[in-house]
Parts: sequence; C-alpha cells; structure tokens
Amino acid sequence: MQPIALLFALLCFEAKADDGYRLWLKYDPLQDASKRASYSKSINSVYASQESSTISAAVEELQMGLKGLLGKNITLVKSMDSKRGNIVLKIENNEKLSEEGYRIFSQNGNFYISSKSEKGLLYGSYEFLRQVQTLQDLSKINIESNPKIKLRLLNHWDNPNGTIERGYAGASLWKWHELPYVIDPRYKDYARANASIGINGTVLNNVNASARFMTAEYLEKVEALAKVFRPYQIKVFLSVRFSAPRNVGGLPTADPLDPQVRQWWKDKAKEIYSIIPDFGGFVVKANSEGEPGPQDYNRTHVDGANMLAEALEPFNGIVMWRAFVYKADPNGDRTKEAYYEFKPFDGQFHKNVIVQVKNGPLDFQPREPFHPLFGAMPQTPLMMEFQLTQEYLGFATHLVYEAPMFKEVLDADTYAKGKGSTVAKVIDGSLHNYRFSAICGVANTGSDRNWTGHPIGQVNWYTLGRLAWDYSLSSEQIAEEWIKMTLTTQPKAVATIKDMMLKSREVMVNYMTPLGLHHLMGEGIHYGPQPWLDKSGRPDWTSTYYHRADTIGLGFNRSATGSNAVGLYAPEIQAVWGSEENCPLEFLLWFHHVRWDKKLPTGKSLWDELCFRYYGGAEEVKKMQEQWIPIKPFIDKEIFTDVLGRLQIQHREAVWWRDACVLYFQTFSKKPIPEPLEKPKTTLEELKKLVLIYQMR
Ligand code: BDP
Repeated sequence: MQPIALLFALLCFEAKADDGYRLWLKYDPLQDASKRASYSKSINSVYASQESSTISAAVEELQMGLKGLLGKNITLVKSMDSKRGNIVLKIENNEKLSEEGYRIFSQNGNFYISSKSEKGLLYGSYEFLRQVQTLQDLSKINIESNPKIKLRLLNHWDNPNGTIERGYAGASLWKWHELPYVIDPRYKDYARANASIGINGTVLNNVNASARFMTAEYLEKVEALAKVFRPYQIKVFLSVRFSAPRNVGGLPTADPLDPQVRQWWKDKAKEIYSIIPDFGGFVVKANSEGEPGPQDYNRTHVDGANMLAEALEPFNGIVMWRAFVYKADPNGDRTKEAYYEFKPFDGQFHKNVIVQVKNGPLDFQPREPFHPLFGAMPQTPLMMEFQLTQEYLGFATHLVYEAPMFKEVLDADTYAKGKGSTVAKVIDGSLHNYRFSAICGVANTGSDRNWTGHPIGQVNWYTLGRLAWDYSLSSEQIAEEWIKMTLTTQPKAVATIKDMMLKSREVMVNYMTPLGLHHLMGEGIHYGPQPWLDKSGRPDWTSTYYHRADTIGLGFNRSATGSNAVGLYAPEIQAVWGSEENCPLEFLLWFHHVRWDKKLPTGKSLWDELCFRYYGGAEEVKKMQEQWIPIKPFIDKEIFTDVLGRLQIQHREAVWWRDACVLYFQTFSKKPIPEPLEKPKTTLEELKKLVLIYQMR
C-alpha cells in the first residue's frame, strides 16, 4: 500500500472509533462468528401483515440492525417467503397479552413476532434484536412479555434556553430556537433508543417550569418533536408552571377555584390537543422550593391538581402531581413533610391524577429508605420518580450503576396489606387496584455525543426502561444485556465490567454517605463533601441538619424518641428500623443518633466502622481502576480511555470524600483513625477550601 493510502486507511479506521452515539443499538458485526453464521442462515426476510408508521419503524430497525449484526440484507417481502427464514410481524388476538405485550416464537423455520397492536410489534422487534445482540439461542425461542407498568417515562429537566437543571452531559437535546423548522436527526435516534427499552412517554421540560411552554409558539415546537416520536409510540408531556394563567394568560390570578382561571386551563387544554392530538398530560411541581402553587391562594394540592385534571379529562390527558414538598422548619424533619401533606388527601384527587413520589423521603441520595407514602395512599394512584442524572452521585464523572439502588426500593416491603406488599406492587397498581400505573426517571441525557457524559451512564437510562417494563429483571441481567449490546461480548470482559457495575453503588455509598448518612454534599452544587455546612438558604439545606454529629455520637434520631419519622411506616418496619439494635446498618444513622463507641454487629465501634467504610469505599474505586485496565483489548479504544480517565477522577474524589468526612467527624468523636488505616495527607482546613472552589462561578 502507498504511504498515503495507508495513512488514509488509518485515518478512516480512527474515524470509526466508537463515540458512544449509537448507545446499545450499536449493531456492529457480531464478534462470535459461529453464532453469526447460524443466525444468518435462519433469517432472510421480514414480512408484516399490516402497514403503519410504527410497523415501518419496526421493520426499518430490524433491517438496519440485522444488516449490521449479520452483514446481510434482510428484505421486506410482500408475502411470506416460501424459503423460510421470515420474520413475521403479525397482529393477532392473544388474551394473554396486554395491548403493548408481544410474543416471539419460531415455527416451521420462521420467526413470529405477534401482538394485539402495532405497539407490541415494535417492542417485540427490539426484543428480537436484543436476543441476537446478546447471542441467545433462537431455535426454540418462545417469549411472552407484557409491561408491568403502563406509563414508562423520562422526565427531562430541560430549560427553554438549552440548559439542563442537574444535567451533566452537555446542553438540552431539544433545540427550541430551531424548532419546529429544523429537525435534528438526533430526535429520531432518541426515540429509537427509548422505544427499544419500552419507554412510552417523555416529559420535555424542567419541573421548575417556564410558562413559555403554554404559548402557541412553543406548542408548535412541542408538536414537531411529538411528530418524530409518534411512530415510536412515545407520547409527549409537559411540566407546567402553576401560575401560567397569570404569566402568559394575562389573568390577575392563578387561583384554582377562580372560574376564569379554570376556564383558561380548559381552553388551554383544548388548544394543546388541537395541536398535539395524542398529548399525554402535565407534570406539576407546586408549592415546592419556591415554585408557585395553589397554596399561594390558600387552596390545597387537591384543588390545584383537580382543576388541571378536569381540563385534561375530555382528552384523556393525565396530571402527574409531584409530592416533593417540604417547608423550612429548623425543628422539623423534612422526611415527614410530604407524608403529612398528602396522606390526608387520599381518595380526594380527580380520577386522572397520579401523585408522583420520589423513591425516598428526602431527595435522591445514594441511599434512602423507601418513601413512606408508598403503601399509605390506597385510593390514590402513586407513581415512582427515580433520578437517572447523578445529581447526588458524583455527576457524570463517577461510575454508578443505579439498578441495584432502584431495585432495593422496588423490592422493599411496605407491609401495607401484609407481607409481600412491595413498593413495586404499589406502583404497578396491583396492590391497591389503581386506575393508572407509572414510573419515571429524571433523564441523564444531553447533547454530549455519547448522550450521558459517562459512557457507562448510558446503562442507567437503559435500566429505567427495562425495569419499568419488568421490575423482576435482576440488576445482573440488565447489566449483562447492556454490556453485550454496548461494549463487548467477550466473556471475561463482560464478567469484569459486570462485577464493577454491580458493586459500584455500594462502593459510592461507602465513600460518600455510609451507614445511613445523607445530604453531606456541597451546598447547591451537590458535588463533593461539605459535612461541615451549617448555614444555607434554609436549615434543611445544610449538612449539620442531617448528620447531627456531636461529642456523643452521630445520626438523625428519627425513632420514637426523636422525630418519629419511622412511625410513618408499617408496624413491622418500625420494629426493625425503629430500634437501634435491630436497624440494618445501611439505615442506622438515618434513623438513630448512635454513640461513637457503640459496638456494632460487625464487632467494631461506630467510629471505627465509619472509618473502615470510608477507606474501604475509596480503596474499592482503586480496585475498579485496576480491573478496568486488562479489558482494554476487548473494547473500543476511545471508550476504554474515557472510562479510565473518569475512574481516575473518581478515585481522587473518593479519597477527597473520605478525608473530608473522616477528619470532620473526628472533631466530634475525638478518636484516632484506627490502624492500619493511613492518616489523610491533607488537613480539614485545606479540604474546606476545596469545595468552595468548586462552588465558585
Ligand atoms: C432537587 C434538585 C432541584 C430540583 C428538585 C426537584 O436539587 O434542582 O428542582 O430536586 O425535584 O434534588 O424538584
């Protein structure tokens, strides 16, 4: 080869390096040659018994995916090819399937994807591709699958100016200033990615909402996105600003009992549906963290939610009313407030209202007990809000696989109707026979080429969809699927990456907030340690409010002798969490103020255990770095280097967390760091300055 040609070839090769854009829909040729040959032999064409834009999307994906994976053109045939090897998309009645469910099976040398509706055909097609991507045996394939939760949503905290609240992967995906005229091809890829994991709705804008989204100008833009998402069965929703009738409607009030206000929302709903006929509905953050709401007019959450619900009802829209509310009370306990505010309203919400509850009673911490509202509102559909974006989990620089955290909450038992009344059964509607079921994740996507900043952050988006569809999937299975589809199918590399991912959340808990500690993050930014923070805009935004360290011990007493937040849970739970002796160590300091010298079941004193956890967490990150290095030959170079760099930052910062917390809590415990742990190389004073630098504008 001529040198110039060689250089060109090299450049082309370089250009092909994986930038992560294709997510888990990568469709590179399968590395396993024998599997590839066997799939190629058994798949020739695709045949669809009906036509629709959704079915076309499914066919297009199957053709594109299989072409990439198998290196073979899969033709769309107008009648079943007698040569066999057809993938047949077929609408048929099957009483075991819900509207979105599907069945995949093989018969007489053909593969069938069947469903009651085009929706199931779409989801089944992605499942078929997943089977190939993860090298499953197709010869006897027989899968029947129905989603466990009806509405499976992403919540984008995106602002009209392109910024994202708590977004760490670039700017907003939505280019509002270009819409509706310019349609970024990325919108379609976003829809494909979501459909592939069963996500069927997206809330486009921040819960701290701009009233601008209620203007005709913005509704046209929203419709432009809805149009792209429609074939992929993704409905759009908007967060609304409660004061919109005043802000953009020219009314003097937004009082939900004012007839003019009520009419304004009715007219607005009519206008929205005339532009976006399949619009999903509203999300509302009201009277929370300074946002406007019905209480501004001495009305209640029910008054506000029901007004909007009545406006949307004729069009089958729904209202997702958030329960994330808390008053600034230095003597109170923030973790109890939403319960007190909402529980009395059980049964009073209009039939198309669903109350959206964060997984824990505080705010997306690395570990929280489940929210006490789950199980406590049998007559009001409750939905789950998880946070995919890593606001309190080290942004996009720390590797944290969130599935174990989500599953811990979903699997938790509320005992609302006796043993086995899990949070999952509350939110899938089965426990209380709710009219709706829904789950959402605050998106971690942005304009970064790889969508999520951290290449492994993609898995958290993937996880939300997979768990929303079927929360009985294990963290392990979800990790394995994602790794094989996204990074590598080489067995040793898969096992190593999976191991890193599965432990990552616990590792983070250990170096940030072990033993039930919470909210020790830097003020406002929520990054880096600031356990000494004792003054802020509100008392419950400080760290000292939460950890309550003193010379006697550490932790927030939420037992019956303290705030009694534990009293909001079922008696079976109170008996465990409410007793310092029985409380599992992961929630110990969440519920109890424990003496420094208290001997724990591990055999260590609280102080020693705390130190060992902080040091152990930081040490584990170092091990993760060491584990990552040998997998280099098996994954893309660009992704390898990117993750390695992030692991280096994560290790530095895990040490930062460790040192800051241990040195600070030591000023109360007055005890030495136990042997053989090495003393931090920095001083507390130096560390205090560091977080301030992070907070500088
Ligand atoms: C907090 C975030 C804040 C959000 C709020 C919410 O710090 O930016 O607006 O949650 O969920 O965690 O409304």
